[in-house]
Amino acid sequence: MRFAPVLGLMATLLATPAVADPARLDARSAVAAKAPRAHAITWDKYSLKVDGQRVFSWGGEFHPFRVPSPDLWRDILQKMKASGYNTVAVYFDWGYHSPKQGVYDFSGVRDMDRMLTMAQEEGLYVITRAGPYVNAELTRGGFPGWLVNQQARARTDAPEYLQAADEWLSRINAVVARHQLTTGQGTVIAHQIENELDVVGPAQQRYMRWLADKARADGITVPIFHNDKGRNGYWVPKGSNVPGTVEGPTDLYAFDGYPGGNCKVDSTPSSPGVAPDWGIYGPGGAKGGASASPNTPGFLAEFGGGWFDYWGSNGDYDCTAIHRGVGYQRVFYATNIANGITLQSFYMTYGGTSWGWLPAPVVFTSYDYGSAIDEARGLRDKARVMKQMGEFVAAVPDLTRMDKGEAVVPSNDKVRVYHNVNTETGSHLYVVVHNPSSATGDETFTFTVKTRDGQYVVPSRIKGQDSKMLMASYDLGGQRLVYSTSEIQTHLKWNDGDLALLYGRTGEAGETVLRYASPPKVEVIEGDVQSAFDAARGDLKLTYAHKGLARVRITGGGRSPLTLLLADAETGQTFWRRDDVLVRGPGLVRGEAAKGGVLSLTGDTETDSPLEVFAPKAVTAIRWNGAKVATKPTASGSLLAERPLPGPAAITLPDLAKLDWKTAPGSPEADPKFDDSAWMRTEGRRGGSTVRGPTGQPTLDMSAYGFHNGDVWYRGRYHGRADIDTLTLHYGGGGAGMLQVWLDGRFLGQHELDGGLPRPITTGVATFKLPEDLRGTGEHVLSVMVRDNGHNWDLDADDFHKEARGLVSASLSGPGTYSFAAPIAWKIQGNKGGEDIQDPVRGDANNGGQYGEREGWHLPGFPDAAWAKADMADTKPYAGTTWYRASFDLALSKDQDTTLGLSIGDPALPRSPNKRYRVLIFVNGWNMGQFIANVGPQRTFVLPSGIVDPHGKNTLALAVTSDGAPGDALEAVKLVNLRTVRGGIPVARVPAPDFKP
Ligand code: IPT
Repeated sequence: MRFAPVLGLMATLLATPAVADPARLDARSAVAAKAPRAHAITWDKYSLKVDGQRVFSWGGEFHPFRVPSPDLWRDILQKMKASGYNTVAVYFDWGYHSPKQGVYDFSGVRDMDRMLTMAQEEGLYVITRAGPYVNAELTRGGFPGWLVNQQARARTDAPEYLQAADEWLSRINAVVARHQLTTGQGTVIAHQIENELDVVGPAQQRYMRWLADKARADGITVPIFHNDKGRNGYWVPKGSNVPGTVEGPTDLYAFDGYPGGNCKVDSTPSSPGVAPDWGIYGPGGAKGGASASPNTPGFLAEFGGGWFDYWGSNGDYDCTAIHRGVGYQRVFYATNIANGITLQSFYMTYGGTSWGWLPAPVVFTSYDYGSAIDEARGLRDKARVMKQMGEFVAAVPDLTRMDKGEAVVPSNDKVRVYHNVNTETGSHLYVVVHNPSSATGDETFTFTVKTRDGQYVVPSRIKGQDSKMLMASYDLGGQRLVYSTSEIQTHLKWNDGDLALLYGRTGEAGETVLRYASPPKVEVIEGDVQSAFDAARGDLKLTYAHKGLARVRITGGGRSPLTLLLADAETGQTFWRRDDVLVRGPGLVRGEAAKGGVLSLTGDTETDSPLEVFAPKAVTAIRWNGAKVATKPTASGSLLAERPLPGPAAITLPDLAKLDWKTAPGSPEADPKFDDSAWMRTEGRRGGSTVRGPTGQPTLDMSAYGFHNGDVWYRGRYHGRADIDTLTLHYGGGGAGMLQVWLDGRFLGQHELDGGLPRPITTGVATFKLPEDLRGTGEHVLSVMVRDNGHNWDLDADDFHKEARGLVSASLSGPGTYSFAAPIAWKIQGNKGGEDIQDPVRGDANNGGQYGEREGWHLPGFPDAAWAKADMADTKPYAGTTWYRASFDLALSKDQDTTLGLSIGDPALPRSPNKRYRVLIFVNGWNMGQFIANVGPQRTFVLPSGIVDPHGKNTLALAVTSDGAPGDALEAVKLVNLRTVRGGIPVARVPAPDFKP
């Protein structure tokens, strides 16, 4: 392991049975707590260094706030670690912690200390990204609801804004400061102070200075950076001296990029893009990427690991997982490696769920992102390729200090070979891609490898969207790899010698040349491998085809023994490199611990799986998830399980249609007699919205009244006049938001916003004709429900997040009266308590202002006995919102990990175009998403374990909002098994309050 010492220590500490035993965990933290040791983080143009040792940060983005079940954070971190990442990058969402100015919560699902401690325990470095602004497809880009009421422009040094940001930073910086590698208390290695601030005037200059000073004052001692949106050369550290750059109070310069294109509108992959040179092979200059800051390492704070998906698409995540899939990773990420970019973080690596009211208008509930780990916590093929790439990066420290080598001209001009040299170790890296790298043909070629070991003409091949990262003149442990046309997956010290795993594409020829003083003994244990020794050069040349797994043992020749595993790519992916062991077979290896000759492994099996362990000789017995495994020694010195590890057993789930469902109408506000005496009058407020109603009308913007998420109701009274026949409502509803209107209890209709990309329509004007019989003089009552599907982000730092939500203005008019405005006296009601949220455990994002939410109908334990029995086979459409409730018990096996989903309607179709209804899905009181039947594309909603209780009673509550037209009623609801493996880690039910009268 080439981790910094503290991580080396952690790796050792990690060598305990995963997390099955919390006592052990405590012991681990205790050990860590006893010995906090400060570490120096420095850098040069090549890489970060920890205590002088170079580090390649191979990272993935993960958002704890998108998984409201803290035990699952560990599951994801373990999967990242196992998949070859050594760093996790996290955004923190200010709004997630602050429902009201001055009020902050860092407990339960908001416990970021816990998350950072877990990352340390799992042996991952952390890059913290604390906002204040993060974007992240979050409502308001992570700003809290209350901030939109500020008149001051956000992300400047306006005192009102700074004062607010100060509140947040004082708290989140303190959390980060407790987990820094520099103090030895954690593994945070770098800290981001703003995100993509591409307005760079004096007010922003002062703001950035203030953010950096604040971080330092709050005890943050790791390097500070900003994430530049694309490559503008903004906020580079002082002394960069590149014309056109903007200096900032940063230590490192970082930028992001999402090259490679996206899926087509019909959700099929478009052709591959060309991988850009954003480092040493780039054009240079301020906009060249890493070259904007020549004294700091190439740092991609975000590089596309997928892409987000929008309301009304055809469901892109599966497509994204292909388009930005394994080929994309190999080409684009390898190109970054060739470019010497030694900090790379892939956004997202686990996307998760924008549950409740977290999503910005540009996304729906699922934030799967097509990333390496899917929303149901399964490893995609992408993760297995990341493992191969990440294990390579971890095993070959030479990659942290690469310069451009002599240009290499391959024999085929349809191929490009990047050639880098580590002038300290003398090794060479050749990164082979198509020319251009978007090409996908089948090219065979040769190129010349010229190193201190001699000159060789090397045959290779590149086929499909792919790259190869080949090492030459490389000191592989005690061996000298002259060159290989196979890629290194990993190598480790093993007993008295080395163990190396190399791989190539199935069926392709491979050759590996090793240097010896005298002819070594070559023993082919398995597979078809030819060897020849060239005594003049001392070269042992192995030739073979990559197929399954070949094993060779080489002894003598003046070197320590080498066990060489030559795999095809897929076989290589069945290996897991743990600290000092190599394991083959299971779907996931989470942890290992050796004690008295017994190696205890933990992990998951997706199916019956072999288990083979290459462990130090001292290990004579193996346990898997606590159970003894009968093994036999193999000729290659490993231990092989005599029988496969069992895969998961089938599970059965309750048929939701058969439950005892109850139903109740949920829009009593529509009734003219509804008692709104406790509601607030819309008067005396001034919001911060960038969109305002006409002068003379009261501020209607829901935010001005402290209602920041979800649904909001308005009731307006006016005196009618025969010539008033039209109601016009200007409103803000976010992506695919909507509004429903009643006059004197009669449903006038609804208006829906278009959620599509590139920019969803987030505000709209809805016009309703008043029914003739309701135009009389006398008092009339309007009831309006606005669904706010998220506030805008502030991508361009122009206060776009402040655009009004709820009503903006209302007018009553008639022919010839133009916009004659009959005064309407409005009252407003959003989520119960407004900023004084009623459920701090589930939090601000959980609830809007539906009547049922205000009354606790979504909560477990709500007494629904008096509700009507619902016929789920024949649900009826009602204008407004109708609630359905049911409970079910689960008793799934504790030895397995199941991710459950809730699906509505036919999952094969992205939407039901003719069914105009939407559903808020509450599971045990948690708002786990919104289904919009006529918009789509999401019909299946992930229910994270801990929210859903796999071993207990669960309550479902569905709030169905419809226009009441025939057919616009709830479709069949099903519980589905999205993924089951044997293994997993213990996941506690997230404690949250039940209904209290
Ligand atoms: C970049 C943001 O930094 C990040 O928060 C997220 O929004 C991501 O994109 C897209 O998912 S913004 C950049 C693509 C303009």
